Amino acid sequence: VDPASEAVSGALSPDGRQYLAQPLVSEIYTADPSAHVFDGKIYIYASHDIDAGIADDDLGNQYAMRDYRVLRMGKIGGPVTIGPVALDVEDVPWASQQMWAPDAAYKDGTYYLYFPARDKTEDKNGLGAFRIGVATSKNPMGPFVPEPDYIPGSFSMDPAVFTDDDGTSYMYFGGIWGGQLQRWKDGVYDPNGSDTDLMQDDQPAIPAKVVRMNADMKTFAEPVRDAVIVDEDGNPILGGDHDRRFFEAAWVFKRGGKYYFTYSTGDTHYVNYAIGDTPYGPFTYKGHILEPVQGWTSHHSIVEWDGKWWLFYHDTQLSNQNHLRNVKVTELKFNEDGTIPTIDPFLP
Ligand code: FUB
Repeated sequence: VDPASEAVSGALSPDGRQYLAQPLVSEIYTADPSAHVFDGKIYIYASHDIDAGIADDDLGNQYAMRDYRVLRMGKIGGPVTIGPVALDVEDVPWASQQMWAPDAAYKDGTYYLYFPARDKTEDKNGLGAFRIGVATSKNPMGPFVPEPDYIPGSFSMDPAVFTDDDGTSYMYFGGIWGGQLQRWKDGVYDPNGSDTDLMQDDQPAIPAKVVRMNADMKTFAEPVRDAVIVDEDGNPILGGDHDRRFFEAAWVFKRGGKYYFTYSTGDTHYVNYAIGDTPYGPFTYKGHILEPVQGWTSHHSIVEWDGKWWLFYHDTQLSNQNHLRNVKVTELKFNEDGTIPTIDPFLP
């Protein structure tokens, strides 16, 4: 696969800016890249965007993805292999539609694919509730065999699984607006709840969720907890603080003994980070990792490979349509004190 065809490289954004990086693949649309190093290669578990002819709305109905394809690279900048269909919504008994941002993990010879999708219930909009499923394979490219039901106790979307040095894994998940996290405020789903947020700008923002996984990697070991982001004074970031509050796309990595909780701010289009001393947080807000990309959504992952750190992200360079995205990668640097210089997805 040509990682950046002649036609693509050198292209300018609609407002005349030069892109920092080029799409990793141009044969299919890919988004929400969750990158992992397995057995010396880089695997990207991504959404596989398609055009279902649905207009943009706040529920994200235009993101009508039906399956997953895994990308593999032997090295950054090398050729990229697009795997066959790794999991299709038709093969997931509990899911109705919208195979959104996935993640993956490896343990004891098995690869685990975690994915959100709407279940088969109906809310006030006639749409299912988002749940999180798990599927397994002996091959990192799949195909993956799904469990018959979603992970008990799971809800909302954008799962990201972080495994600590002691082998314990934690799932971070959730997203507001179309991701429905605001409908789970009291731990019970309200199918008539808000389609956006709770409109409580002076209250603590709706937090992402974190939960320790059982050794089977298929179930939660404890009740789901809040992953709270606080400011420099230890106060929770407020719901009205759209430049800093959590929206979706949680991703956690560990560096220098610290836990970096990274996430998207949705309607203000930043990828931010906050740092904590434990996998559960609280996480102290530090700043922007990525300025807004072309396109409404911003969703990323961060992985160490070959002695450097890499930011995988997406934009809409190939389509200039919000729901048809393409994944990219660029190096992520750290300052001496562990803070992260903000990346501009366009060249100066
Ligand atoms: O790809 C569908 C949704 O868009 C993801 O789940 C969100 O994180 C946003 O990228």
